[in-house]
Amino acid sequence: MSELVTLTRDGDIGVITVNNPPVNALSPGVPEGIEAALRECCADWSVKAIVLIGGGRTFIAGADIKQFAKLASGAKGIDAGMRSMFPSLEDCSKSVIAAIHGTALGGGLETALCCHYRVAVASAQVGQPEVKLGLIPGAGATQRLPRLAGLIKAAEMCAIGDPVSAAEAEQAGILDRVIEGDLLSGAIAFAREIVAQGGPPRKASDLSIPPCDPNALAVIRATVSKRTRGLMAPLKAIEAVEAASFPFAVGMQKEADIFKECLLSDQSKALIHVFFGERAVNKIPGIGKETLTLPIRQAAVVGAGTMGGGIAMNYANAGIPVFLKEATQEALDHGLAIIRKNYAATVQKGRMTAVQMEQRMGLIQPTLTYDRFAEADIVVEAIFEGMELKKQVFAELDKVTRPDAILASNTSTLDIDVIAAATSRPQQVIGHHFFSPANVMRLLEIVRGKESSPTVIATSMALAKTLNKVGVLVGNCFGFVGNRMFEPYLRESQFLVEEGARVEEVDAAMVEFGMALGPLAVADLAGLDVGWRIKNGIRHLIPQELRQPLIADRLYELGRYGQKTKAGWYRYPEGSRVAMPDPEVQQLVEESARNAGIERRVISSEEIVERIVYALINEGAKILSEGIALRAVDIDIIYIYGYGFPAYRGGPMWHADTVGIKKVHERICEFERQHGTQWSPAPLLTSLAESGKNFSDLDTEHAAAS
Ligand code: 3H9
Repeated sequence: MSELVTLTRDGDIGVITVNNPPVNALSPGVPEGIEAALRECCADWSVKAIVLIGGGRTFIAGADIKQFAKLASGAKGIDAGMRSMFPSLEDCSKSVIAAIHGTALGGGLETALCCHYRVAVASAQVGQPEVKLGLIPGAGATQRLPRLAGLIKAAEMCAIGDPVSAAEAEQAGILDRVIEGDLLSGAIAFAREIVAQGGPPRKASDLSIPPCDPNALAVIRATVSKRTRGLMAPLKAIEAVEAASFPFAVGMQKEADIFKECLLSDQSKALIHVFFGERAVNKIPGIGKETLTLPIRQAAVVGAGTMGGGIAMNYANAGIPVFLKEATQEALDHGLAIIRKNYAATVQKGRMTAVQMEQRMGLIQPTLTYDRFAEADIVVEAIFEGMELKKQVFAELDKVTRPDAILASNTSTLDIDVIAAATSRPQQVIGHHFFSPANVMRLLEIVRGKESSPTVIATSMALAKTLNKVGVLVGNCFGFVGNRMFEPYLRESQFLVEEGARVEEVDAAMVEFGMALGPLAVADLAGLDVGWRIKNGIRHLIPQELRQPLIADRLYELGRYGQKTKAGWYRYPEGSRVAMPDPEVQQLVEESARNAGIERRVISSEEIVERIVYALINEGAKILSEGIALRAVDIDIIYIYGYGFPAYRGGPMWHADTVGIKKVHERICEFERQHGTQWSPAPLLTSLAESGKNFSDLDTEHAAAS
């Protein structure tokens, strides 16, 4: 036995406790420890039954995900302990009862399924989230869950990956009892009841599968393939669950084969990168547990437009009261009406009750004045994107708020230091760049000004979690990380259209690549007027010799602002958001290209994807070398959570590693020869290509140095 696993006794019941903080993952040593404890219990005649429980905050949260990368790269034997533990548990001659609190996930739930009984506290959750890592369960869940909960429930759990509550798990037959009060005492009492009943331990693998509607699996398959477009694991998980209709050993072999196939896939490697990336972004050099964070009990938002309203909803959703200020009653009423409409839609979908909606509306305190702003711990400015106006608002906020209040700007492009200089407390000023719709999108770019204090940064990072956002700290430059990279991304999309690809072909190629929406459809959604205004602000900075897109400005001049005017790159029929290709735009494109002497040709979807994605990567490499992003993975997380980049490709920088830096670099050099200096390769990319390193290596070096 190891320190990771302890064995104690409560009279005739052996208690095996796993102590592998923070989440009791099945890291090397844990399965071996459990098996050793089982052997000891079996050898001791005085032990009549065994309870398996997690120490600390949770039961076992799964296999140790860090080991998968090693396994996938061919390391042999590191899962031998786990492989041997699962059958040892199920074949144990004495009944084993899993006692669950916190979360029993993945290999954690599979451990529990190998136990003969399962009990849990009411707050516990159980699930098979492997699909979120591009995997399927690999230790029998696809075979044991159907025998306990039926094929349909098992398919749902394994293919969708969301956890279920203890009550739902009990109802489904996965749990035998929900324990009131102390878990360990309840589990020991349960174990004694089992001993009193006599009989051999009950194995899930011996149970037969309850009958089910033969069409139901097809329905789940259709739903899953729609919901998880491009992902391989969810459908594979259903295939494995279906194999539970065969004898247990046959089904187990099928599961093992599929698990291996998924483990070796690029998708799984990318999704595991994203799992650790989401957590890595919280690690900021110079900011640690010891850094002071400020309590946020009252917030304020200036501007009740689309962004301001969405930001206020975030605070209300987190239970934080928020003043919402507008300049006129009309604008305030309009903003509040939209918030109410958004909440009402959530109520209609059954995701919120009417009472909850009223509670949240009650937390949003509309105002036309700064009268109560001295109560605010944070103010988020969400007005029109214009520097002069923002400076004016910050100068006012400086006067009406407490000196310790944080002043955040939701600017998506502007210089946070210039904004901060309008106040007497630049150390309290920071960018909080939310993404539209702000109540839905998970990303929060936290823009550090040159004087933003560690406390303000640490508070912002903690606040992001409270608001259920993924906060990523970025440096200050035009457009920060996300929008700065979006510029070349959109630029190439437009050049491709000028050179011969149709608008809908460009978007279709990118959707096929996995983007949530094509770049030109995104431009229509965001508003071509917004894009025009942003570009107009920096037009004087763009070198004359650099090729500029021709069409977006023309569309703007024609009043085609995108979805909001029912016409942009596409046209939108009245009352619909469905983008329809527009022959007028095609004509405009052909005319503009002809006038500019651009030779049009047929462009393959492969070239479309390369041009657009490599433009993103090249700018990302520049951003990284300038220190605007701390790590390559920070860029990946920004693009996945803010711009709909497919998580199963791991983000743009991980995608570059997957394709191969050398190849990406070569293509960028070729594009430079064909299309000019906007394609000059980032020096960092060139040096990586020459040294044979990749972005992941840089992140590893960064982690080792900090
Ligand atoms: C699996 O089990 C395959 C099987 O079928 C068996 C095959 C043979 N491994 O999220 P947090 C780390 S696949 C390694 O911030 P929370 C995490 O990186 C696995 N490390 O806490 C972080 O480290 P750091 C199926 C793990 O309270 C720290 O723990 N299981 C693992 O917000 C705290 O994590 C899953 O997919 C792990 N399994 O949430 C569950 N889990 O502090 C994945 C966490 O250095 N885990 N870490 O950044 C989760 O969903 C959440 O972590 C959990 C806790 C809900 C458990």
